[in-house]
Amino acid sequence: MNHTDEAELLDLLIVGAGFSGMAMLHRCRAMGLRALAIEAAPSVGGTWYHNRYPGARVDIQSLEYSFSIDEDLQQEWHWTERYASQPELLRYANHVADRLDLRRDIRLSTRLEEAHWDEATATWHAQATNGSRWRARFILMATGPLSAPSSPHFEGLDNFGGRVLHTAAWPHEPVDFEGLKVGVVGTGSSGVQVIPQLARRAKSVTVFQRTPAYVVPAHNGPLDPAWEASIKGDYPGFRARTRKMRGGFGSEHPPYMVSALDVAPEERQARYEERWRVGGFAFLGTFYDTMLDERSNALAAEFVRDKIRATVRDPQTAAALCPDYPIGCKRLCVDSAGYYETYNLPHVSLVDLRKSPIERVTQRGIVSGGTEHDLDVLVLATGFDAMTGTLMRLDVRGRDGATFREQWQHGPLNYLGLMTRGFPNLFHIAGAGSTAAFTNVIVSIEHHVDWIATCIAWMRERGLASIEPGEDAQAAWMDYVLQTAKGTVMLGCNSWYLGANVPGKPRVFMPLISGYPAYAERCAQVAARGYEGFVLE
Ligand code: N01
Repeated sequence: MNHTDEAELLDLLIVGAGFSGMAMLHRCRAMGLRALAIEAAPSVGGTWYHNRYPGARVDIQSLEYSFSIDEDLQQEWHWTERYASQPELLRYANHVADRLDLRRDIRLSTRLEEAHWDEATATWHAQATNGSRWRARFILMATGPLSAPSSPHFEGLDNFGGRVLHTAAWPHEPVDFEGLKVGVVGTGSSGVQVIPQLARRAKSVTVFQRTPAYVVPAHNGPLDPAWEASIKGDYPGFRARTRKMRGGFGSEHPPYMVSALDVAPEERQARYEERWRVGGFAFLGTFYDTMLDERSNALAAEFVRDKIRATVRDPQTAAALCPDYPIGCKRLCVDSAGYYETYNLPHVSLVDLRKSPIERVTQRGIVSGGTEHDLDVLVLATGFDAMTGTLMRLDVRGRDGATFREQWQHGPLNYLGLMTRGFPNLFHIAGAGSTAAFTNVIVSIEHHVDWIATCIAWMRERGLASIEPGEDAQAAWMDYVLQTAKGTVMLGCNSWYLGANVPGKPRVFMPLISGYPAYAERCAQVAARGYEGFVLE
């Protein structure tokens, strides 16, 4: 290799410039580390760059779903709504990049082609598809837990004469649905958000539903200036309170520490109603055991089914929209646009795929239950190959050529959700094995960034070259993740947490449901004990 051809040497290569990648880059600067973030998209923003379907917005309140890493940044930024929309979130991501002067160390439109661990030099050798090359002591896969869209392989899909759109890879130019017959497959968070918006423009909307969602109101609206002022008056205090919550949000409405089974029916109903008026995930905290006890959970589920039946006028449609699995087992959907009311519109219809499965796609539309539904556009709101899909598709090779495709074939092995054995000096962020999926993800991102940065600094001080999980520690962590889930209602349905939405994916509960504070404490203990459970060389 001649000198001019030599790959640039970094302390840390960050793959992805969404919120995780940008937070890590900012922290590296403060530590004097030489770090670079590469991003496949032509923009920062990650999920908020790609998921630009009409109606896309965050389901955690904006004042919480934002960085606390810079006091000026959090004071200056003004959110217009209680739950920010995708365009505003993307503007925020760009503002963060500018405000923290991150762009000079971000390479956009630069897709990682391969990353290989070099044992001799204890560095990662990485190359992008544009030919750029780097060597890095550490690598951070800030690639996002929900970044590999999943599309079903319906027979005949290629023959469909109309347009096929996926919510997670939405076109950048506006799509005009005026006068069109639109079909939507999928009723998770993406489907629930896009369906009411499509119904405003399209001639008809036919929703193909395999499993109904539990949908709670957001009560979204313009941000209350008085509330904003009160939070900004003590933003650090507000952040500290949110970090004490299991989900890293919702400190104003903590769960009631009483069981739904221990109160009289009238009181129970009154408390559910009160939380329904608050909106969002607060509903799951009406009683402390909603997610822990099936009987308590069933009471909350029935309350929501009553709301569905009271809203949707056609009894058959209402019945099809009523879920029959534990509430919260699949991620709760938070609605800002009148999801259930949409089914009262004369041009919106629901096809229950449990009774009439999709047989095939034709040139004209979808055939289900023997009926051909005539469509101009097919919107796939079918979700993601979550938590593992992106890494398993990448050419990342660790010690002795280990790949995620092979190491994770039975589920995403990891320790603390932060590293995987066989991949020294490679960190994960907001992925499997951590509580990120059940939290305000920004809180998790900031936690992971802090833990990783502290670890790198600790290793630097001691002149250590590599870190990776020990075999026993990793096995014990995987068992802990599973046992923790067993104490909840989370194994009682088919969710992306279990990989159940992707045919052939192993059924393994991937995220940790211990609650953020317990997880953060565990991570801190491991660090305080000299990175207990890790092998350091
Ligand atoms: O994906 P999903 P998503 N035939 O997997 C159906 C975050 N997010 O993009 O349930 C027919 O939840 C599938 O049916 P089933 C959030 O964390 C947040 O909506 O598998 N249907 C389901 O109805 C969320 O949880 C927001 O039976 C098929 C749907 O497609 C996560 O991303 C907004 C099918 C997929 O639902 C994923 O949400 C958007 C098939 N072959 C996303 N295959 C916010 O609000 C799949 N489906 C912030």
